Amino acid sequence: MTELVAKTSTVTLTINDQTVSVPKGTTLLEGARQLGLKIPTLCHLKELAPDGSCRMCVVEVEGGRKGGLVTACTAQCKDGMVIYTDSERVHDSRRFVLDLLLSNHKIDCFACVKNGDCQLQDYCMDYGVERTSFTEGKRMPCFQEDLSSPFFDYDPEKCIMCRRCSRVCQLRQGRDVLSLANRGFDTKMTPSYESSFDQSICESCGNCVAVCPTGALSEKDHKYYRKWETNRVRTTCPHCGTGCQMDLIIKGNKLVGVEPADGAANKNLLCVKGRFASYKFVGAKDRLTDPLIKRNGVFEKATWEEALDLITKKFTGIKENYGADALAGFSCSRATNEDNYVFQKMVRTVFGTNNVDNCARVCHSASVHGLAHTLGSGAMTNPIEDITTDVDMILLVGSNPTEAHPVIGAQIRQAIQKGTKIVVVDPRKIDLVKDSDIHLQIQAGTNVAFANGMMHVIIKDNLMDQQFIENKTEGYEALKQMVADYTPEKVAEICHINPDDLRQAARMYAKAEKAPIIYCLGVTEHSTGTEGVMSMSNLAMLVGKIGKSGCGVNPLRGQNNVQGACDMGCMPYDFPGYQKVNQPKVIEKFEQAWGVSLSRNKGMTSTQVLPAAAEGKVKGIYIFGEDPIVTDPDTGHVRAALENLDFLVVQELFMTETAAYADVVLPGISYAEKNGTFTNTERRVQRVRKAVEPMGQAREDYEVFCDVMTRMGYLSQYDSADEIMDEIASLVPSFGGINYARLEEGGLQWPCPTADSPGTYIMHVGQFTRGKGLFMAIPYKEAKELPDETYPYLMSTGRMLYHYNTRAMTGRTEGINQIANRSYIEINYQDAEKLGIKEGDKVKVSSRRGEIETYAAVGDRVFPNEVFMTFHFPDGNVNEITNAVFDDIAIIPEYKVCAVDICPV
Ligand SMILES: Nc1nc2c(c(=O)[nH]1)N[C@H]1C(S)=C(S)[C@@H](COP(=O)(O)OP(=O)(O)OC[C@H]3O[C@@H](n4cnc5c(=O)[nH]c(N)nc54)[C@H](O)[C@@H]3O)O[C@H]1N2
Ligand SMILES: Nc1nc2c(c(=O)[nH]1)N[C@H]1C(S)=C(S)[C@@H](COP(=O)(O)OP(=O)(O)OC[C@H]3O[C@@H](n4cnc5c(=O)[nH]c(N)nc54)[C@H](O)[C@@H]3O)O[C@H]1N2
Ligand code: SF4
Ligand code: SF4
Ligand code: SF4
Ligand SMILES: [Mo]
Repeated sequence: MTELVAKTSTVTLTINDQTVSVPKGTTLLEGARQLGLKIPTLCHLKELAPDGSCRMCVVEVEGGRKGGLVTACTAQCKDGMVIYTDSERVHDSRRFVLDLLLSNHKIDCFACVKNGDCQLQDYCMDYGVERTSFTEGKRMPCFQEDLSSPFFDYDPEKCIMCRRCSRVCQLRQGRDVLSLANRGFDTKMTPSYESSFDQSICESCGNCVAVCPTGALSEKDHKYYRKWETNRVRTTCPHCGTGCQMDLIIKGNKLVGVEPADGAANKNLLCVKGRFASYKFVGAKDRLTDPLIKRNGVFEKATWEEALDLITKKFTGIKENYGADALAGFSCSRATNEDNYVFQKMVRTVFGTNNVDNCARVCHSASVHGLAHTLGSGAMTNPIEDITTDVDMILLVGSNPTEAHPVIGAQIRQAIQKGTKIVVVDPRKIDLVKDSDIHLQIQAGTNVAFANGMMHVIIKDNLMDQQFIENKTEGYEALKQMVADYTPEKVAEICHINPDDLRQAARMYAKAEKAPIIYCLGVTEHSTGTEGVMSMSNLAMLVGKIGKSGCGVNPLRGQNNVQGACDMGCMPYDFPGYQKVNQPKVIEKFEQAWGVSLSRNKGMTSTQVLPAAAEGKVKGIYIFGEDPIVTDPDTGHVRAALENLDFLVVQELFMTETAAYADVVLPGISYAEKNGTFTNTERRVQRVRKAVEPMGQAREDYEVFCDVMTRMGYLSQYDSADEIMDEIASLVPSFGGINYARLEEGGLQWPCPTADSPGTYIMHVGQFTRGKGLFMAIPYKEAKELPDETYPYLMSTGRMLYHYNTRAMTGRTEGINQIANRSYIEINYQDAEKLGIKEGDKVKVSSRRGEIETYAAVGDRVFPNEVFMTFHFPDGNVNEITNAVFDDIAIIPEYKVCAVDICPV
C-alpha cells in the first residue's frame, strides 16, 4: 500500500538532461528550481496561484504541442517529460516578451531609483535586449506619477502590467486598493477609481512595492541608496508580537530601508510599521548618546564611571537603610531575551528582591495568570499559520488585528476570502466587522457575561464535547450550574446585544470543526481581566477545541518581545521559564546556579510598586525601556510615585517623559545595534542581528546591567549574547534545546527541551500542561467605574494602525506623522449631534482623575454613549484620565473602561 502511494505520488522527468523526481502536482517552475535552475518570472509570486500572464517563464517541452513552449509556472511535471529551460527557442521567446515590454516602458534607467535593483533590467541584460525593436507606432503614454503616499512613489510609465501589486494587495493584504483601469493602450494599474494612494483605502504596508519587478512602485527612501552600495541583515521586527522577519538595508553605518523576508509568521508580508517605521528612529538625532546625571534639576553629561558609581552608591545605600524590597526594576519588553534575562538576574542577585516586572503587567498579565491556572501555560496555544489556514470559523474577542497585529490581520482576511467564517466580539466596528458573519457589539467590560451566555446556549443545545470534558478536564459541574443562570436574554441585556445573535454565534462556534479563539486586550485590560481570560479557556474546553490543529485559546501578545520578557522571568512570581519563586526547590536551583542567596519574599508587580513608591515604601527604581508616565493609567498617581523616589534610573533610547524624572539616564541601544533574540506571540524564538554600530557612548543594555552587578559585589560578564542564551538554556527546561547555531536555520517554538526537539507547534496535545484542564465557574462582575450623571460616557482606550504605544519609534518617522499626528476621540453621530460637536472639533474630555483636550472623530465606529481614544499622542494623553483600578489576580489596570464627560471647547 505504501509503495503504491509512493509510486503514484511522485513523477520523474528530465530537465536540461538532468533527471529529477518530484511530488505529483509540482509545477515545472518548482521542479527546475529544485535542480537549482533559474527560470525568469515577472508575474509569478510563490505564495499565490500561478498567473501565467507575463510569459517570461516559458520552457520547451520535447514533442509538446503549441510548438512545445509552455509557461513553467502553470504546467505540471509529468512522468517521462523532457524539458529544456534554456534552449534557443526559449530564449527567442523570452527576448520577444522583453522586447514588447520595453516598447511600453519609460526606459530612463539612469534616473530611476531602482537602477540595479530591477528585474526587468536584469532580464534584459541576461537576454541581450538593449532596446525595443517596436519603434513603429510605439506608444509614449503620458501617465502622471502618483507621489501622494508618504512612503512610496508610483510611476505608471514604468509599469509592465504584471499585476503582482494588485494581486498581493487583494489576495494577501486583503485590501484591494489596486486594479487595472481602462482598456487597450490606455490600460493602467491604479488605485481604485483612478484616484491617488492618499485618497484610497491603502494601509501603506508597502507589500505591493516589495513585489513590483520594476521601478514603477518604489520606496521614497530608495532615492538615498543604490542597491550595490548596501548590505542587508536579516532580523525581527521591533514592533508587535507577530514577529515578522525582515531585512534591514544598510548603507555605511546607516539604515536606509527595510524589506520583507520569508519568516514563519509573515511569509514575505510586513505592515507599515515594520516596513517604514523600523529604521529612521535608530539614527534619529535625538538618540541618547551619553550617560546623564541630574544636578540641581538639570541633566549633565557624565562618564560611565561616574554614572555607574552613583547608581551603585545610591542603590546600595537604599538597600542598607530600607531593605532590599525598597528597590524595584521594570524590564523592557522591546529588548531582547538576553537583555531581559540579565536584567532580572541583576534585580534578584544584587538588589536582592523579587520586585521585577515588565509591561505584560499592564497588557497580558491576565493571560499569563489566567491560562497558566486553567491550562498550565499562559502562552498562545496554536501558531498563527495554524489558526488562519483552513479553519472553519474564528471567534475574535477584543482583538483588532488589522491594526494591532496587521500581518496576522492580513492572514485572517485571507482566510475569510477562502471561506472561513468570523464572529467579531468587540464594542467597536473594527475593520474586520465588515467581513464578519456576526458582530456581537458588546459593551466594554462584559466579556464574562458574553462567554457565560455562549456556554449556556452550548450546554442547553447539548453541543458540548462530553468525552473531552470527562477525560481531560475538571470543575465542569460547578461551571454548568453557574452558567445555567446566563440565559441569552439576560446576557443580551448586560451586553446590549441581540439574544439571537448570541445563540447563533454559540452554535456556529460549537459546531465548527476547526475554530480558534483569538483574543487580545479587549479581554485582559479589565478589573475582571483574569476572569475574562479564564472564560475564554472555559469556552474552548467546553467544546473540546484545544490541543488540536486550527483551534485553541490564542492571546495575541502585544510587544515584539513581551512573551520573551515573561519567559525570562521578568515577573515577581517567576524565575526564568515560569519556575515559581515560592517553591523552595526552585529557589535552591537558582541559588546554586547563580551562586548567591536569593530573596524568599513575595515580589510586587509594577502596578503595586508605583503606589508603594508614593507611600514611601519603595525608594529606588531601575526602569529599563518603559515609559510609565505616558503608558500607565492615571498619570497623576505615576507622577506622585516617581517624584517621591530617592533614586530613579532610566535606561532608554530617548529622553522620554519618564526619563525626565530620573536621577540618572543611561543610553541603551536599539534592536538594530545588537545581537539577541525575540520571542513572538506564537512562542517562536527568533534572531535579532546587529546591523549598525551604536551611537556615541551608548552600550549593550546587558553589559550595563553586568557592570552594575559587578560594582554591587557580584562579578558578572558575558562575551556575547549567545553565551547568555546558553545560560538560559541550562536553567530553563523549555529552552533546553535552543541555541544560536540552531536559530540560524530559523526560529524555534518553545517548549524545545532537547537538542533534537523540533520545538512545539501546538500546545496541550494529548494532555494539558497542567494535567487536567480546569473549568472555573465565574460570575459576571461590572467594571469598577460606570457612567453616571456627572460622567455619562463609557470610555475605552486602545490602538490605531500607524502609531505604536508611546510613539518612541513611529513618532520619529515623518511619513507616519504625516498620516496621523494628533489625538482624537471616536464618538457616535448621535452623541456628537446632542453635544453640538462636528468632525475635527476640539473637545474637552474629563474624568474623576483630570481633563484633557482632543479632537472629535465622529462616526458610527462606537456605540452611542460610548467613546474610544488611543494613548499614542502627547497632546491629550488619555492616561491622564484613565482609571488606576486593578484586577485582583494579575493586578492589571482597567484601561478599557472608565466614565468620562465630553464638551466642546
Ligand atoms: N499599531 C499598533 N500595533 C500594536 C500596538 C500599538 O500601539 N500600535 N501595541 C502592541 C501592544 S503592546 C499590544 S498589547 C497589542 C494590543 O492589541 P489589541 O488588543 O488588538 O488592541 P487594542 O486596540 O488595545 O484593543 C483591541 C480591541 O478591544 C476592544 N475592546 C475594548 N473593550 C472590550 C471589551 O470589554 N470586550 C471586548 N470583547 N472587546 C473590547 C477595542 O474596541 C479594540 O478594538 O497591540 C500591539 N500592536
Ligand atoms: N490607555 C491605555 N494605556 C495603555 C494601554 C492601553 O490599551 N490603553 N496599553 C498598555 C500596554 S498593552 C502596554 S504593553 C504598555 C506599553 O508601555 P511602554 O512599554 O511604556 O511603551 P513603549 O512605547 O513600548 O515603550 C518602550 C520604551 O522602550 C524603549 N526601548 C525600545 N527598545 C529598547 C532597547 O532595546 N533598549 C532600551 N534601553 N530601551 C528600549 C523605547 O525607546 C520606549 O521608550 O502601554 C499600556 N498603556
Ligand atoms: S501599500 Fe499595501 S494596502 Fe496600499 S496598495 Fe500597496 S499592498 Fe495595497
Ligand atoms: S506597478 Fe509594478 S507590480 Fe504593479 S503591475 Fe506595474 S509593474 Fe507590476
Ligand atoms: S505585523 Fe507587527 S511584527 Fe509584523 S511588521 Fe507589522 S509591527 Fe512588525
Ligand atoms: Mo501590550
